[in-house]
Amino acid sequence: ECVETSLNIGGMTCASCVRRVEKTLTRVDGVVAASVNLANETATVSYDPAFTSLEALTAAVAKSGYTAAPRT
Ligand code: 9UX
Repeated sequence: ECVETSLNIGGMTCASCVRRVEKTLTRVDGVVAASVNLANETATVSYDPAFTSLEALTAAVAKSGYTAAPRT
């Protein structure tokens, strides 16, 4: 069963950054969908907690050169 989470993403300055972060998140096993909003600096991610975790998502984003933190 999937859950949806919202992350604050830091370091994005252009539309290519948005696509990079979306690809990074989408490539994590267990992620079903990822949508990044540049203006809000947020990512909405649907994932299956049986296959991945919030920690894995934030680590993947950090590895790609941006910052990520769970929203509230
Ligand atoms: Mo272009 Mo966004 O280098 O960092 S991908 S500004």
